[in-house]
Amino acid sequence: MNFTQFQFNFELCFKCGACSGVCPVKKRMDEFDPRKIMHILHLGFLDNSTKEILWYCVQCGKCIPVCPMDVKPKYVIKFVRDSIIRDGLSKLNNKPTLVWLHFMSCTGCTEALLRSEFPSIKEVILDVINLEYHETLMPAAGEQAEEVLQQTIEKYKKNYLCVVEGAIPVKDKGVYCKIGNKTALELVKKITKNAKFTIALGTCACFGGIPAAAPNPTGAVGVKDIIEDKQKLINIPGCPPNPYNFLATLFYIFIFNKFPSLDEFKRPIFAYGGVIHDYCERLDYFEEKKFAEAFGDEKHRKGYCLYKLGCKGPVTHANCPGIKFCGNLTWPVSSGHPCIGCTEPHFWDKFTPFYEPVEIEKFLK
Ligand code: FSX
Ligand code: SF4
Ligand code: F3S
Repeated sequence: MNFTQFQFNFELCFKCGACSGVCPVKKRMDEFDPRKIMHILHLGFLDNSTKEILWYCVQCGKCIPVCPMDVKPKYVIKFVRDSIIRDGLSKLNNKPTLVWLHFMSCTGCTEALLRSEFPSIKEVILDVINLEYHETLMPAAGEQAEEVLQQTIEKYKKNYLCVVEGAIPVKDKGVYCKIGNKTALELVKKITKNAKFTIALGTCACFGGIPAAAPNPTGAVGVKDIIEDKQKLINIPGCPPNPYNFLATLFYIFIFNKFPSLDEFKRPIFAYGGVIHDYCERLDYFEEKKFAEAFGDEKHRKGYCLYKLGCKGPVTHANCPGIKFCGNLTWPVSSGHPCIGCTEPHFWDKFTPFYEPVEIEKFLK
């Protein structure tokens, strides 16, 4: 790997550990140590366990201002991780086949994915995966589309990947959502059963999301409540979910041939292991007790902490402040809106009213 052609002062790193001292990921898991990673990269010895650990960098950038040599560890790690992904994907023998089911939702999950920039959706569809069925994106419709689905699950039995977007209604035998005259309930049971593994994408597919908000008239649930083999399920929540967490999970599985470590809600720990608050660019204001009191007031315009406006960042597990949305450009708090906790199960019922400060102790164990 040749770092010299890039703009980092990588060679100047003298392992002072300033980056490790401020890294919020290191604070909760000792194995992720930016100083050690820099050391291993200097030695040029990149074994598989180091490669895997690189996924845990949330790209928050807290390491950048403290580095005396201007090494920018976050960009070094991103560069190495991107190279591992490109290299790993180029070595795949076959393009993995993917079947994408779409039920009760706003379609924000697909919309978010369509806006991913590294890699672009064009690259993913044309170069990485074999996307056989995706109701929103495929040109086929009606019987023709349903035939493709049937043929795919027969041809690639136990070898295709299934992505589910949207919640599944189970009340009254699931009549509230049908595709090709089959209920979402039947489809999820059948298609996840024959899949190699399944990713529930978005809070609706993971936990029922907005369709399951009280009083939940259709009995909406997430895939976890229907799928037979729960060991073959990964949840990537968010409303919408961050497309980079979805792609990073897929690529991790393709490259290391196993699931990443998951938390109690089956969310990849590399993305959902810490809380938003710990990576937030407004954390210093929180600690100095400098809060915006109303939308548009002087403190809001100065970029003060949004806790008093209802920010759920202290109790929400996700990496939004680091990886961001819209081509890694912005995320809710950066745009001046409090986090509403969209990656957490039942956030709609649990965290409303959204604009009231959250009782942090009530939600954190
Ligand atoms: Fe749900 Fe997807 Fe929220 Fe929407 O389709 S996770 S309503 S942003 O996007 O399922
Ligand atoms: Fe950021 Fe919200 Fe935490 Fe304030 S309360 S530091 S805005 S995550
Ligand atoms: Fe959702 Fe909060 Fe991120 S609202 S998108 S988890 S900042």
